[in-house]
Amino acid sequence: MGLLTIIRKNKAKAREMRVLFLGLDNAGKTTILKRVSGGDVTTVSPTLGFNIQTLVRGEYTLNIWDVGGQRTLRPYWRNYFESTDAVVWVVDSSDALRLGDGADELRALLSEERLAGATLLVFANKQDLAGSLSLEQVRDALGLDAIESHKWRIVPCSAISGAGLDEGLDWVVGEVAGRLYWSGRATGTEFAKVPLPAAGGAVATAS
Ligand code: G3D
Ligand code: MG
Repeated sequence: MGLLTIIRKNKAKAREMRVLFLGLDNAGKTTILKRVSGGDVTTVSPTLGFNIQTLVRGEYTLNIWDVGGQRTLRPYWRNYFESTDAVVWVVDSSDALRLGDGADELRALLSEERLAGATLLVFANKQDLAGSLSLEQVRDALGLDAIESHKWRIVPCSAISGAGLDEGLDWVVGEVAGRLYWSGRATGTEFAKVPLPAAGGAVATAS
């Protein structure tokens, strides 16, 4: 039995998903995670290394890696790619000046072989701020429409108000569950179909 098969079997047993939160520094990654786990979002400090957070969504346990996004830390992102089921790319929609920088980083990320099968969610964060870019503007700036290598979706959100967070995470869970646990592709047809989590927000169809 191959190593990949063993990893998939163990994951399926525990119904676990490995999710990587990435994006430029200050995008709001740590604040989103605090918000969805019920933490205090008024006391977030810059992430110098990484945080690991476990989140239970319905039947599934998400092991989330929140990795610091400062320029000096970005070369270390690749240390976290192995066995990643989904990448959540967080954008500060109020920072138009650095969107190009983010687009370059995202493009490089998507060409990584070890992320080839991963689902991509883009959170257009900080929508509560006046003057923040719209979903369409962020989508165009990142060139998302040109992505054919990954299943992707963009969801506007605010880590402060909480808007959009459930919708985005539910989509990720639905997508990854569909791929790992529903299709039977992971290990042939050994796994019985398991129900998707009851959706707090809408479980959207893929882009
Ligand atoms: P990062 O983990 O991606 O580096 P952080 O980003 O979660 O540390 O957040 C960086 C700053 O953005 C924090 O402000 C945080 O409060 C703010 N922030 C995150 N999400 C939102 C949002 O949706 N709306 C608004 N208005 N602010 C947000 P400070 O002032 O602590 O630097
Ligand atoms: Mg952080």
